[in-house]
Amino acid sequence: MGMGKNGQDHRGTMREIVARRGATELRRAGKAVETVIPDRERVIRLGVTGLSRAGKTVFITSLVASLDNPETMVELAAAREGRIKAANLEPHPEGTIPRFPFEDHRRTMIRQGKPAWPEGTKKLSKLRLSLLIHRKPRNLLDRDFLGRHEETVHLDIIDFPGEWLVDLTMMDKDFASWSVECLEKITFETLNGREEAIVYLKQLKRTNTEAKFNQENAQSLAKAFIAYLKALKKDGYSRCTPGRLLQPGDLENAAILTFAPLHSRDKVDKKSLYKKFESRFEAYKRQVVQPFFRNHLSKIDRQVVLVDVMAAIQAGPGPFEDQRKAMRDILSVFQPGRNLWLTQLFQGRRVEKILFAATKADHLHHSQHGKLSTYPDGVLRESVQRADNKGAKTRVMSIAALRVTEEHTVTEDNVNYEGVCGWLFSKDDDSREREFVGYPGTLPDIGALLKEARQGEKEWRDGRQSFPKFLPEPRSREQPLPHIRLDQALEFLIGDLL
Ligand SMILES: Nc1nc2c(ncn2[C@@H]2O[C@H](COP(=O)(O)OP(=O)(O)OP(=O)(O)O)[C@@H](O)[C@H]2O)c(=O)[nH]1
Ligand SMILES: [Mg+2]
Repeated sequence: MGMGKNGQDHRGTMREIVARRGATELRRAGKAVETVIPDRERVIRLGVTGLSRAGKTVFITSLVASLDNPETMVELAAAREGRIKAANLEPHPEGTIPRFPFEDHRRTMIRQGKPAWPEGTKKLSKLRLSLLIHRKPRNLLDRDFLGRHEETVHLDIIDFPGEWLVDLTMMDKDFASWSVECLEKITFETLNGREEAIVYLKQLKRTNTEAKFNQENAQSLAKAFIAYLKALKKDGYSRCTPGRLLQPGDLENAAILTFAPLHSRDKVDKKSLYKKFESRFEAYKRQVVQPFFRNHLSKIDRQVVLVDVMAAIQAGPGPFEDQRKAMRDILSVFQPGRNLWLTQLFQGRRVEKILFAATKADHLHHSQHGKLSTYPDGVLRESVQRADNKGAKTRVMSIAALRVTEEHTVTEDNVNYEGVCGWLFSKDDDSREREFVGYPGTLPDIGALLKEARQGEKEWRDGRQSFPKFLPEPRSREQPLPHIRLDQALEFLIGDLL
């Protein structure tokens, strides 16, 4: 269905009218900024969690831009009430970690000419967004009611390559059990005719893993294994460990990364290839995965879990089920109980609020959003329930951190078709010209998808689903970034602290 530029646009809704009102209030409120000195500070550590391409970097960029210019953040009470007096990006107190390149990402997403999405994240970065807040008195006896009511709220966030997150699922495995899991999948992929899986198994067959460690054999195996992991990832699979093989960060070519799954061997010489790989596996867990989790992921107060359900649906039942299992296993790490290393690490601390959000809702007309919001609940039901049982407040919603489409309705033969329009690269040439195209996306029923995926179907019974990759539009730095429910997401996550 083609929807032209002249189709009906539904954007001039109450939300926008309210947004404009909020803007005036904020500008008025902004005048008082210089005259007040904050007398209280507090830190909120917000964990932005999600697999590779889930939308973390775009979410963080849009969050910072939107708190800096909160015109469209009407569902965030502090913004609506004009109580956010200033938002400043500050160097993170841990000065050794690069600052999140907010300005670069924003420029990429809004620049004149050819705005684009940020590239996949390659390294860890941190940011501290300091908000000067005019806090509301809690009651008449609140001592702040008598005058002292400015507060600085530091919002600490880290951004990291999503590939690293799945490594958390390695922590409660040893080399033998991890290898069994990997080799089962590789064998399955061989039966499916995946070339890289066949090559890996051939390579493994040729190698005597009980013989003395030999650098050449080790590298050939690792190389074949990386090629296989890359192919899996390209097809939308999530459980590709070790994640640093795909996104090494500072560990490019490090020996600790040269290992691959092997058939179990009980009694082998200490100097064998098997033993070497086994000890590298353990070292990787100890020196890479555990510190990453301990230093950066475990200390969070609030968490948003981003899930790109549409990409998983597009990739097919296999990757869809794989994403579900990956998220289930990862989230179990954040809700410790069964695992000793984790229980010790958390020392009774817990995440207070968790938002499970289906991202990129702007691909769909708002009439589909209710359905999209049920996806995280369906896909992550066990995790949501576990979080609820542990006393965390949870919420499930669908959002778009950067809305790049407009809604349109096209009427044909007296039937209304509701969809969205946006910019896509032109299909028929390489010039990367953009076309404004319509897309009448609808979502299949989540229950049916979950069932088909669990049954191991190769294709969806109703056929392949695909979602276009809409592109951002140029805009000026002063223009607020459009979004869908980013304000509601923040109200849930941090509204009570502002
Ligand atoms: N339409 C739309 N697309 C989005 C939105 N957020 C993210 N995307 C798309 O999702 C892709 C991945 O987003 P990122 O924010 O880079 O994902 P990430 O989680 O940081 O990924 P890694 O850095 O690889 O871990 C982008 O390149 C966009 O194509 C959104 O709000 N709307
Ligand atoms: Mg990223």
